[in-house]
Amino acid sequence: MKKNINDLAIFNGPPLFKDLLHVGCPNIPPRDFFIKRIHESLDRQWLTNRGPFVKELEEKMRDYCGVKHCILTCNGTTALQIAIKALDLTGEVIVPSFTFVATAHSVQWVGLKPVFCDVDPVTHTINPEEVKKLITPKTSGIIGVHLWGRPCDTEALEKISAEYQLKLIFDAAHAFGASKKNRMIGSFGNCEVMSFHATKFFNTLEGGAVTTNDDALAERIRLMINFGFEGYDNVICAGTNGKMNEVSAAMGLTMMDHLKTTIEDNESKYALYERLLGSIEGIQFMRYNGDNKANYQFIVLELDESKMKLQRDLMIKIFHAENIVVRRYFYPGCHRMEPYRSQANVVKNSLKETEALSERIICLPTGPSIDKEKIENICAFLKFIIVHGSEISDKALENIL
Ligand code: T4K
Repeated sequence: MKKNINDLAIFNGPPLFKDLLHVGCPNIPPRDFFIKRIHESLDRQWLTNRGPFVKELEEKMRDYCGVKHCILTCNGTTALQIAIKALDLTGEVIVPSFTFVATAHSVQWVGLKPVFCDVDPVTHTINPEEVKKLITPKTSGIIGVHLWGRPCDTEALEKISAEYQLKLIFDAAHAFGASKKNRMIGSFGNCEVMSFHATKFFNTLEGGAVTTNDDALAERIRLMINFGFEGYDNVICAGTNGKMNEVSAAMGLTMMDHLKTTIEDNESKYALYERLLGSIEGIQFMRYNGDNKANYQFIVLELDESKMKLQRDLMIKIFHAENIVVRRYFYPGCHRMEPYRSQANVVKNSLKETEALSERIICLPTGPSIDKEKIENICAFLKFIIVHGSEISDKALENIL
């Protein structure tokens, strides 16, 4: 551990870790089972187009999420685009700005206008009261994001969507394995969309899913992910190629075999972080609501720079120099990214909570590749730089001048 601020890697000391520790470092399941399945699929000579592994994984996920349909896709973004198309959304769609840009891009990409809504400062999810203020005759839908895997205020959003006859999609990219009051994420709204990208605790290399209880919608989505084909040569609607392949599904099945232990492992690392950082002045540790089950894949801190005498972005530089790749998700908010920054009418009301959050947050590494000793070192290092916050800031400033 560092004894003196001159030992910091930003001031040319040796880095704390030899190898990079990333937020989003993939969870690799026992590889023998994965490789065995790859061999099986090669031997079978069935590699994609709803092969046996995709079907098996769809069934397992459907049962796990307690939902009627699970349609696997090539990634979460395509799944969102297809869900928007399949629900016939038009005009304006209300989305949070405090999310990964794929949420907004999915709306924009299919030719509609994302209208950005502020989030609740405590839950970081779309604020239903703010949603109401943004509804116009052009609004056709709402996309709520279960950010960090913490469920949105589903009751309030479902009520608004019923009252104003709007379609409701949940971007559940972070929320596989989470539940709200004993109901698994997957069956809320008209449909929910998941991501199984390599950086998610449950990954299929690339991959995603749409889950829904609506039979007709599921049927439409199935057609749309396969060019609109019904049978061998009968195309009945416009579609795209949104299918998951068998190698991805083999990874998903292998992940599924270890899902319970992976979540338990995430939870124990989260508990360790909470114990070590949960009561430090200047750090607000993001907690999961006790009524809901979480997957604990994100460790999120809200920083109060004034109490730490250290700017968040300087802290990030310090961490990166030590080979700890922390992230300032979801900076700077979609509305401050292109093409939205240059568009009229995407921001109608204040996004002050989004702007404040995007300046305050850092995410720390966790997951199976980060062992407890590394977490202890990360936390001890964080405490060290907070204690020496003003000295470090002064020295960094001198170095820049
Ligand atoms: N909606 C929401 C709310 C989302 O968060 C996402 C995706 C989507 C929709 C869209 O779902 P997908 O179409 O992606 O299925 C990453 C992921 O690429 C993205 O999937 C994820 N959200 C987002 C939160 O994180 P970046 O831009 O941060 O990726 P990148 O390349 O910087 O990687 C993140 C970290 O992971 C790096 O520090 C390196 C590490 N990493 C990454 C990969 C791919 C590894 O160590 N190994 C790897 O193989 O977006």
